Amino acid sequence: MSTYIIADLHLSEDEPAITAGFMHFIHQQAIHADSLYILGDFFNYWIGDDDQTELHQQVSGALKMLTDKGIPCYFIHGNRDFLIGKRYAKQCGMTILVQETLLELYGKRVLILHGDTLCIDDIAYQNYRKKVHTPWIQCLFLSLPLFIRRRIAQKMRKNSQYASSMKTESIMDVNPQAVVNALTHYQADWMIHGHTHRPAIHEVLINNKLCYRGVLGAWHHEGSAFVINEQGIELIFFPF
Ligand code: OKV
Ligand code: MN
Repeated sequence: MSTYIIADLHLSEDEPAITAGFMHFIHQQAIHADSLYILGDFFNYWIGDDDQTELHQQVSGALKMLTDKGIPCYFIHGNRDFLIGKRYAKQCGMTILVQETLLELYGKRVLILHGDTLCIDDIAYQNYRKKVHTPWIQCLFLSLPLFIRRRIAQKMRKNSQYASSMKTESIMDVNPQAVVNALTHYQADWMIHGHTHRPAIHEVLINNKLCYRGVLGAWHHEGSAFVINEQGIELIFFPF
């Protein structure tokens, strides 16, 4: 029995192949799992749980099938779907976890997070993040009619494409000191995150202790997951 961790599917109506790949993953792999963790950017954008599209219902139906079968499903917000709320979580049968969560899995201390909070060199993004995570600003946004929220979100996405095209590769990656700080703070053996779309397993030496940072891949042309069991922790890729 294994625990599966995924992130960065960026599900949207524009990419039906990824949705199909996710459905396949649920029915062929996750169905045999101990539990499933989704570390954010599950959807490419999210403007409120009341935006009930066919895609949102198809996905919640698949997760509900899993959780009804007794496979618990957990979710951590990403930078794109940070507005997923209690209503949609309940619809999926999944539990929303705080942005940094320490798990004890098969004897290992594993810190899971989306990964955007480690990218502290991207000052423009961190300032933007602080704003859209402010509770009263979220409340105000969610009180607007859906068609207005759609228009605002579209504009913000257009502006952000331009802004990120001006950033260097290193600014968009994690800050090494932030990684050490988080691993130390939680006394973790492993950290697993997504967000950067640079799948890998990095060794991190902290006070003579060898720790690991696992990075998930985005689901562009193939799926990516960490599989954790008694044997260890493995990064896998699979075709849709
Ligand atoms: C998600 C990102 C758009 C990055 C807006 C308050 C405010 C929430 C929102 C609107 C946009 C999420 C929810 C989206 C991620 C972007 C552009 C860049 C870098 C407000 C609370 F400010 F308008 F009041 N939003 N959407 N970006 O389209 O899903 O992550 S989104
Ligand atoms: Mn992200």
